[in-house]
Amino acid sequence: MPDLFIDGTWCDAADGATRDIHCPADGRHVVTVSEGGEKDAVAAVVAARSAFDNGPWPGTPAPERAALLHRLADRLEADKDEVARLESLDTGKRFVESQIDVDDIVSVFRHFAALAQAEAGRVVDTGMPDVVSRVVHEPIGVCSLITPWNYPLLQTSWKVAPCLAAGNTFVLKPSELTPSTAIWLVRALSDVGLPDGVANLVLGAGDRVGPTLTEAPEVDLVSFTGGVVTGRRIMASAAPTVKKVALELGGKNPNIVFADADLDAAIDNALTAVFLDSGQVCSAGARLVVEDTVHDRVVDELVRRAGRIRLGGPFDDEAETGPLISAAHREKVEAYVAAGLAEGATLRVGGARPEGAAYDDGFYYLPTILDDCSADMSCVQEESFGPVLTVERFTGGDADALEEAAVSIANDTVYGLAGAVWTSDAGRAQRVAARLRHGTIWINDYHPYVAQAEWGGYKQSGTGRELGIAGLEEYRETKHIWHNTRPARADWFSDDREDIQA
Ligand code: TXE
Repeated sequence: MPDLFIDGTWCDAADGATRDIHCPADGRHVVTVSEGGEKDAVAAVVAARSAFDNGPWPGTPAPERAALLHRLADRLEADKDEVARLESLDTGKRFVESQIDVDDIVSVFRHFAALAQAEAGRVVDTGMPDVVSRVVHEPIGVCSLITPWNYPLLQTSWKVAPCLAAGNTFVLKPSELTPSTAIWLVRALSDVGLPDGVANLVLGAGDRVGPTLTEAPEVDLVSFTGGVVTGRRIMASAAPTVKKVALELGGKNPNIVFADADLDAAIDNALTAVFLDSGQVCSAGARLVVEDTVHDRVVDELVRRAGRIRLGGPFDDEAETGPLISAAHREKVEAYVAAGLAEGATLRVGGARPEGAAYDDGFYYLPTILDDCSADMSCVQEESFGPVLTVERFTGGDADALEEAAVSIANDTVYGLAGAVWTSDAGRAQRVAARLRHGTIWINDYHPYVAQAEWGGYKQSGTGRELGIAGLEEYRETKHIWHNTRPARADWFSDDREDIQA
C-alpha cells in the first residue's frame, strides 16, 4: 500500500523502497511501509509550497479551520482503540498508555481549534486620529515537522494542530521506527476535508529525508522533537536560509526530594517519574536529588519497588511498563549504565536484561537505580532515555543553605526541560521553583501537563515552546499594518530650496 502522501495523492517512494516495521515488544512484523528519500521530500516540499502560495487554506477563515480540527478530534475519539493499537504495535508501549495518549491528542486538537479563533490581532492607539494601526497574525508558510518515536502521534499533534490552526501547510516526517499513526492522521485529515497539498507525509530515515526538509528555501519553519545531536544538526542546516527553528530536545530532569516532603507520595511518584514508558520520556525524572537525612529511607524503598516492576508487551494486562524501542537503543542504555558504574556509581537494582523466554524477542531492560552519583559523572549529565535513575544527595547547614545545595545540583546540567520539587513547605517550594532553570516545574507532583500550558526547554533542551498560547505563536508571523486615512505630504525634504542648483 502506498504510504507517502504528496499533494493529495498516496504514492510509493520514488525509488520503490520499503521498510518493515517490527514490534519492539516481541519482534512481530507489524507492517511494511514505503521508505521515502530525497526525491519524495523535494516533491512534498514543492506541493506544500504551492498549496500555501496558491491554495485556499491560508485564507480559510479561522472558524472553518477550527471546525476542521474539531472534526479531526471527533474522528480520533471514534477511532481511539484503533489508533492506540497502531501506536502500541509500533512502540511496544502498553495499550492503556496509548489510549491515554489518544485522549491527550484529542485535547490538543480542541485546544488549538479554540485558540485559532480567540483573537484576530489588535488595534494600536498611535495618538493620531487619522491613522489606523493594526497588528495582525498570519501563517508563517511551509512547515517541516519532524517527530520522534517515543510518543509518535502525541508529539506530532503538538505540531500539526497549531500548524493547521494558524493556516500553514506542512510536510510531516515521523520517526522511521513508528510511522503507523502518522499515516492514520494524514488519512483522517484528508477525510475531514483538508485541501490537497496542505498535509504532506514523507516516511523515511532522517539522514535521507531530513536534509531537504531542513535546507530547502521553500520551507519557512522547522519544528523538531528528538535528540540534541540531531537538533544541533538541524539548526545548522536551517541557518543558511534563516528559517525559524523550534526544537524540543529532551532533558536530564531533576526530581528534588526534601526531608519535609510527603515521602510516601514522593517515592511513589519518583517511580512514575523515571520508569514510565521505560524512561523513554523527554521529561523523565531520571535524576533523583534527595536530602541526605532521608536518602536511605527513600532509596531503599525505591529499590524495593523498582525490583518488582512487571515488564511486558502492549497487550499484557499484568505489565506495568514495556520494552525499549530498538536493539540499538537498548545497547545505548547498557553502555550508559556501564559508564556510570566505571565512574563509581553503585548499582542498587537492575542493570541487566530481564531473564525468561517472554523477553527474548523484545528489547527489554530492567528498571535500574544507580546510587552514589555526582554531577561530574556522565550518567548524571547525559540523557539515557531508558529506565535508569541516578541518585545524588544534598545537605546544608541552615534552611537557606539546604535550598541552595538542592538548586545548584538540579541546575548543574546543560539541559533544562523539566524538574520537580517535593516539600511540605509552600514557601520553600515557590523559592526553589523560581530558581530552577527548567521549562516546567512540578511541585509535589510529576509528569502531568495540559494542552493549555506551554511546554519546552531552557538551555540545550531546545528553543521555542509547544502547547499553550506560545505553541500557536510559533506558527505565525506578526505584521503591523499602518493606514493613514487622510493622506498628506510629509514635507521632510524641501522641494523649493533656492540655494541648491538643479
Ligand atoms: O533520535 P533522533 P534517535 C533522544 C534520546 C535518544 C536520542 C537519540 O536521548 O537516545 O535522542 O534518539 C529524525 N535531519 N531523544 O536517534 O535521531 C529521525 O528520523 C532531519 C529525545 O532516535 O533525534 C526522527 O524522525 N531529521 C526525544 C527524529 O529525527 C533527522 C525523543 C528523531 O530522531 C535527521 C527521541 C536529520 N539529519 C529521542 N536525523 C525527545 N525530545 O522526546 C534524524 N532525524
